[in-house]
Amino acid sequence: MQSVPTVSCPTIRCLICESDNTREAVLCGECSAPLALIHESVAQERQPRIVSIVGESNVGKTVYLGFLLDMLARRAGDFEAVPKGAYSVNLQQNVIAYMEQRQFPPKTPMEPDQWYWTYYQVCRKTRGATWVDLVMPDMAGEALSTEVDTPKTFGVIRSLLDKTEAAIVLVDAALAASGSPQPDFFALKLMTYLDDMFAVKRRQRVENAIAVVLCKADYCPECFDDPGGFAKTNLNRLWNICDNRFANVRFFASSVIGSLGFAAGVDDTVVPVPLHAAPRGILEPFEWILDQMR
Ligand SMILES: Nc1nc2c(ncn2[C@@H]2O[C@H](COP(=O)(O)OP(=O)(O)OP(=O)(O)O)[C@@H](O)[C@H]2O)c(=O)[nH]1
Ligand SMILES: [Mg+2]
Ligand SMILES: [Zn+2]
Repeated sequence: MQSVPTVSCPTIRCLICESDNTREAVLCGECSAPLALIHESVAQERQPRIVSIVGESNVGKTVYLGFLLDMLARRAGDFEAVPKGAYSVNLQQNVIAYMEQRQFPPKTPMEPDQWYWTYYQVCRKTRGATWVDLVMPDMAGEALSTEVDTPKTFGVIRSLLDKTEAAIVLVDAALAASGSPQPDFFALKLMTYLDDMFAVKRRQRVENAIAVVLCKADYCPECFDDPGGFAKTNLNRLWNICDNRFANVRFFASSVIGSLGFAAGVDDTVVPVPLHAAPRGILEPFEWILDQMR
């Protein structure tokens, strides 16, 4: 009888949650991360490093990440960036396509299998700089708040943050400037969660780099002059926890909008219309994060 050739390793291990999957699977059966991430990292022979973009729903994560990746792909600043796998381009393509039609992209769905994942190789053009492989997913803010409020409900977020080396924390500066305590409370909860995940020893401050980005700063341009001062005044709870528990934090301000119009939506809602894009302060937090990850 003819012997059947045996395959040495019939399964592959998910990069995010480390559960085993069949080689044919496209998404991880446990956490829904694309298994293409593994194929990419095997091909590069370099361990990818994870940077997470976090913040509550409607803060501007999808818009920020879409613009950031598009600027990197267009060699803004002194960066070279190569997207790995066509799936890595979908997020920026989606965001830019909506903005061209003077619309903001829709809300990210709660289901992790609907999220955009991106795998980028990034390098500074300066001499001697090395390439870094970055995995940056665009998660839904509502899923993140559920996980923060009730840990372990979204395994993918927990696994992801567990492997996260540096985080870009987005906070709604426009809402904070209008006097709402909501962004400050959400950020405080989020930082407490990150403190639990990242802290090596309770008494020591967290070393992971955290860039706090004050989004929608077009509504409150004073943010650009002194983001730290703005946070200390308008997001005081966040500022305090950063000061107490995180050793490597920097505040930034960002906006993607040059001018904004308003239109009437369904049910008498007011819909913001991005009349033209003028990204400001998008690359700076990323540049700083990359410097901290050497
Ligand atoms: N004025 C202004 N508005 C912005 C800016 N960025 C985002 N927005 C507004 O914020 C809304 C939400 O942006 P998203 O990027 O979809 O927010 P998100 O954090 O991905 O939200 P979830 O997908 O629900 O987690 C947009 O529809 C815009 O109305 C900005 O730079 N300036
Ligand atoms: Mg989103
Ligand atoms: Zn997984």
